[in-house]
Amino acid sequence: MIRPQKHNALKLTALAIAAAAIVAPVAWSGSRVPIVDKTSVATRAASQEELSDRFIVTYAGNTRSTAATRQATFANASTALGYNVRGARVLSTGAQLIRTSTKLDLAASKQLMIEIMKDPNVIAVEADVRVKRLFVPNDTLYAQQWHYKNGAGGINAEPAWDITKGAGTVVAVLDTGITPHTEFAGQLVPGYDFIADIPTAADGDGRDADPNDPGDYDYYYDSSWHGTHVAGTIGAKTDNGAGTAGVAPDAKILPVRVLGVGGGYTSDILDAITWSSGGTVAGVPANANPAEVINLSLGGGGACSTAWQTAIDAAVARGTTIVVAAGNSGGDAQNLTPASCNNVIAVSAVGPTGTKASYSSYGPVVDVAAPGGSGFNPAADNILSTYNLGLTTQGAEGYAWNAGTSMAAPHVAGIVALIQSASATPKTPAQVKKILENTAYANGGFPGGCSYAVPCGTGIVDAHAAVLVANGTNPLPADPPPAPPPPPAIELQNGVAVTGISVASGAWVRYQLEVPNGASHLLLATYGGTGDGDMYVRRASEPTTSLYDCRPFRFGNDETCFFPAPQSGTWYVYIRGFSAAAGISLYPSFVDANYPYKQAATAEQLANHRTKVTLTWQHGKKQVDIYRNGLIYNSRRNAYTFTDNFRIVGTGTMTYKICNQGTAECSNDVSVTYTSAK
Ligand SMILES: [Ca+2]
Ligand SMILES: [Ca+2]
Ligand SMILES: [Ca+2]
Repeated sequence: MIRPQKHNALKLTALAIAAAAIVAPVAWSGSRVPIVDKTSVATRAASQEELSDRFIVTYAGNTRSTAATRQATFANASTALGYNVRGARVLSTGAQLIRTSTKLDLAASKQLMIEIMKDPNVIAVEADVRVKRLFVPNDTLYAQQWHYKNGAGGINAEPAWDITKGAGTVVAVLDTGITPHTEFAGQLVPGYDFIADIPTAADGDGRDADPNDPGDYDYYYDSSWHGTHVAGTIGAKTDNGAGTAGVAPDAKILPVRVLGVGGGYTSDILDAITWSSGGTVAGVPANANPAEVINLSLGGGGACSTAWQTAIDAAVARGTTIVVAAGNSGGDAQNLTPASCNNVIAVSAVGPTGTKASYSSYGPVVDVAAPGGSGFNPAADNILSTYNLGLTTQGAEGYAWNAGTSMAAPHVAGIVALIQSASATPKTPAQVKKILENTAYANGGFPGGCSYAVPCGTGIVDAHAAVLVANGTNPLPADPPPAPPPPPAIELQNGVAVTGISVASGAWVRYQLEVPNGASHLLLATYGGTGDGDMYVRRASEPTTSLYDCRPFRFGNDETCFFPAPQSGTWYVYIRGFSAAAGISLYPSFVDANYPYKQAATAEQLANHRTKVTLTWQHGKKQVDIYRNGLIYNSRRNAYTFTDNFRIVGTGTMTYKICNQGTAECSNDVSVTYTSAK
């Protein structure tokens, strides 16, 4: 039987939601981008640990306080607190600046405030905190880059940039290559073109040292300039008074071309992973700038293969962190590569409200979420970055909104550069992942629309929190709590259909069926309803998407599994939503030879070396034989229970089975251990 193929794994493709279909217009030229006001300068409260010897006292509007009454208050406070409190100047607002002879921590400040507030004319006392300007880039389009800010869906980059902008790190972008852009001036280190296949490369030759993106248009699609967009998110020239900003503006981008017309081949991508991380690729000159982090905003169908995992593990062993897009399937990323590979950081996408984007893949393989855009209009709800305005071949440089997990991953790759730049010694990829995961959870928890049932990572990455852990300012936050155990499978009865089953995309609904000895013609059938549920059947162990005794994998819900001579025991019948499905019926049936089954035994130790064993079972014919240690021990009317009493000194095992009388139609063995040592 040929299984229907639900995936096409021939070529891996870039993971941007097709901009033309979803986000219009695709690209705006620099002059056509709406002009926006510059952002105001943000302020920051003093950290809790900051000591202060300056306070501002605010008095009520119609205050009766005079210089003399104020001075009396300060003198009283000095006496009460044991240090000098004196009035300094009066501010333009009428408030009074005061100084203390010693610097006060938070608790001591509170004591001071209590003393000063004893003057009924005082309405507020606050520390005169030193306000620092946050780094706010002056790039003209920066105000539209919500994805870098501290809103619901942003990465909180501004305070991180006050600590580091990624200097000293290299971020490899394995993508469609790069286009000339003023935003890349001084931002790049020499990359490479790994596309060996000439029709895919579309630059007239195979591998060479030129990662220039000539365009990946074909009959159906305009050029995507995908690599240009991704690279701009990581490291567009920032604070240059023009265009957009990047997450790690002082990091260097290593542009590596692996995707061309119709995508790219795994063989090229794996070589590029090796080379970018400082490994050797035959026929390619060594990479002088091994990357701290590789961004892979690409993917294809199928679970991670050995070839992929081997290349990734080797790069990780060289200290390179690998960030990958979770995928735009809207379903489980488990069947996508490289999202399902081990040793990567898989990134789902959220929109500006901090809620999982509908297109974003999810699932247990996803580690963190990052802004990837809503995938819908208005365009400004998506990710603004560098672009080329040519429809086929390269045109003028510009900027465009794109959506996708392709756009989410480079936010994380940029933060990895910030982490490594802020860290005194390089963090291992495992440490980097832990910092990202735990700070994301500590700074907001699961994104909207995500849960243990619909996992999309621990939270939205927080650049500032990650950097503060990386440079040792803050300890690593606690791990997110573990997932609660799934509810037990629901017991099926022979010949009784279950109806109205619904299952979310990527989720499981779990049933189990006890099949007795002697049963034959086991049939499990699902039918009816809407959507595409898939049945996974496995005896004795829970099925997974890769381990099962039967998985019809049909489109829709009409699926059957048939076993003419099934082994006895527990059969697990799970239904998984390939896409969301509802109204499914499940019918289990087998021909039951009526052997005893569901046998169980418990031992109770009594005084005097006596042991009482209680044997129970279900099913079976009117008369049964009880076997003990292989011999008929008792023959009796079937009462579904039997009590055995014996007196044996010491420890041992007693094994029972129950058979229909005079036949070999038996339950399985059941053993019980006894201990009568006194
Ligand atoms: Ca080439
Ligand atoms: Ca810029
Ligand atoms: Ca199906």
